[in-house]
Amino acid sequence: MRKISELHLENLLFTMDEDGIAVVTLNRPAKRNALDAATIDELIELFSTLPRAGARACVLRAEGPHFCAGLDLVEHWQADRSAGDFMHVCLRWHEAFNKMEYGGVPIIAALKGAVVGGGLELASAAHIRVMDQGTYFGLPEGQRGLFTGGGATIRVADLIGKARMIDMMLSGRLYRGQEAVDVGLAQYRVDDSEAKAFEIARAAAQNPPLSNFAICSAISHMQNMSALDAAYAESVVAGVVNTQEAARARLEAFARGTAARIRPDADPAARDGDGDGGSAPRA
Ligand code: 1HE
Repeated sequence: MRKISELHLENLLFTMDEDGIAVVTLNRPAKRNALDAATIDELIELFSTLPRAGARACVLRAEGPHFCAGLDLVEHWQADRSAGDFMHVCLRWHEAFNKMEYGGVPIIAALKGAVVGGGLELASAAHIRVMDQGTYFGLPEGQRGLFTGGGATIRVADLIGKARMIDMMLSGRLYRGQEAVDVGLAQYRVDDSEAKAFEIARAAAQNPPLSNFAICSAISHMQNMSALDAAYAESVVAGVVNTQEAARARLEAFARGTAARIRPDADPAARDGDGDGGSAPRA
């Protein structure tokens, strides 16, 4: 496995600061960050490497006015793929997005403009979605004579339910504004989605990495299990995480009364980005 610094990236940009806050940037703005095969290859390489590169949280952002225009339609048209070829394309997309969802590093997507088709599939593989006032969500596959192939039937249906997803695909309905938050496409709506995404990433990075690993992989795995197996797996994960050395000092601080209490005035959503698009008063 290559080191992250050795990856050859053309359609993505990668940086990481000394606090382990990684930034992955979709960098094909002239093509509205449409996902061609090369970009999917880069996503696989990057998100395969990220969990071992010391990243404590990751902001997924985009260059240009749009987050992502989905499948590169021009490449797909020019390649004139066979059914078998496109099945393999989709398997690569699944590999990329599974690396993200199950990799154990919190990924916060900073959304803007179009988040459509495969762009919504990409965003739904992040752990938290932050939209700005101009963000809109769509699944125009039906209008293009296509079908989702990057996991929307699982992740987007999971976020908004199958009835809304079918409506989006049949009618071309777009979601934006407060309604997009209300149906579950984004958890935060703010004026500056990148600033909010960084704020969330920095907060998440304060948690012990093993806790974040469990939060950002075990929950997804457990959703795939029977309730009985999930409960068993949860007890195993909790056995490992809840006895970690990194928790001892935090537990001791609580026991001695010096640790922060969980009160409404410490809620990040109460400061901004609580879904109402404005800066809510502190509780
Ligand atoms: C693209 C793509 C693309 C832009 N593939 N090249 N996705 C869609 O159906 C969305 C298609 N895109 C759009 O509707 C619009 O481009 C946007 C609303 C996102 C942006 O509009 P705008 O006016 O800012 O840009 P534009 O002029 O439409 O496009 C600028 C360039 O980006 C142009 O290339 P140019 O060489 O002519 O300058 C466009 O061709 C290019 N471009 N979007 C390729 N998607 C695993 S299955 C998933 C199936 C799907 O994702 S279906 C949804 C596809």
